[in-house]
Amino acid sequence: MEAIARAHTNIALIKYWGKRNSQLFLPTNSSLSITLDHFYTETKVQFSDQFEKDSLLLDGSQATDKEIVKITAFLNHVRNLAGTKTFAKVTSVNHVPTAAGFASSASGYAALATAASKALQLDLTGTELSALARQGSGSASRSIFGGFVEWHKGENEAGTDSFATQILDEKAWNVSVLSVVVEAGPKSVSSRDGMQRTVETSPFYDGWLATVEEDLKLMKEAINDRDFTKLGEIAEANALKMHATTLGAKPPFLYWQSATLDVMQKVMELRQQGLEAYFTIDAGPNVKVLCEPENEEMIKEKLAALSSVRDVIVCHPGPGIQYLSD
Ligand code: 2P0
Repeated sequence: MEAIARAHTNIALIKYWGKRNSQLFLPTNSSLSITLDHFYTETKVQFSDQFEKDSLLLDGSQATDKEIVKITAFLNHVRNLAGTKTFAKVTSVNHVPTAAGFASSASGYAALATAASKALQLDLTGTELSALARQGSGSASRSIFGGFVEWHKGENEAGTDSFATQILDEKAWNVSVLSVVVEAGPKSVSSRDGMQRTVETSPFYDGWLATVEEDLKLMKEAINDRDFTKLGEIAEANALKMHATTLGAKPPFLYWQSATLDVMQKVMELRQQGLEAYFTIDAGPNVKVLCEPENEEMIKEKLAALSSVRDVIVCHPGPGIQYLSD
């Protein structure tokens, strides 16, 4: 009744931004990401009749009541699938450099879904695991698989067709993702609240919806053709459109800080000088820079030289979920 699993984080090239059903984590649009080799979560789940409630040890500390409520809600999905009411002890460690700004919810819920379902001897397929992980955090659906991954928004309202599939495995195309950690204060709006507020109040959200499926189609063509320029141009434009929707929300909000802009402008300047790089930004101030492996050292050096940059971590496409033993 116990299992250990590892799952890696991912960075979206076509963003997930908005839910059509918050309870089931059904998105308004399909999205596409690269799973990253350097950042991952390892989670052990033990079920036992001896436990009187669920518990969570996260990076060596007992979780808060709020975190336990979320974990219990998620474990209830797994328990329902297995037809049991047994409580679980969850021990989770994030291998993400401090303040790297990667949401650990993607790797966290992918690892939890994998370990919990294995511990209860549910023999789930990759797509079933993806649909399960989705119900912990949307982006976790993509972290089940390695390499280039698409999360299909799905059509039905039960959510059974809203899961991710792999487009290319991690060895098929080597693209560099530089995780640029900037000097920044804490963010004021969570991604969950931010996307909700945007869907409900931003007049620009319709513009997002009108073009995101076309962006996805072009991105899949770029991946199929191994066309880095096309990949970078679409990813950067898609990220800018996502962030533009937040400016129209009521009340408006912005995830960028001045250091974020420093990096964005540096990337554009490098491009003008003939050094090809593109940026993408999630619901926070840090920036991820896409480039080809032969340019990664040079671009890393240029970005690290900015006074507002604290660290640059070079990542590449990484693997999907793995089962581990003690
Ligand atoms: C993404 N983000 O596609 C987008 C881009 C942030 C910006 O997925 O509410 O933590 O748990 O489903 O997955 C972050 O949101 O949100 C995210 P929930 P999640 O990566």
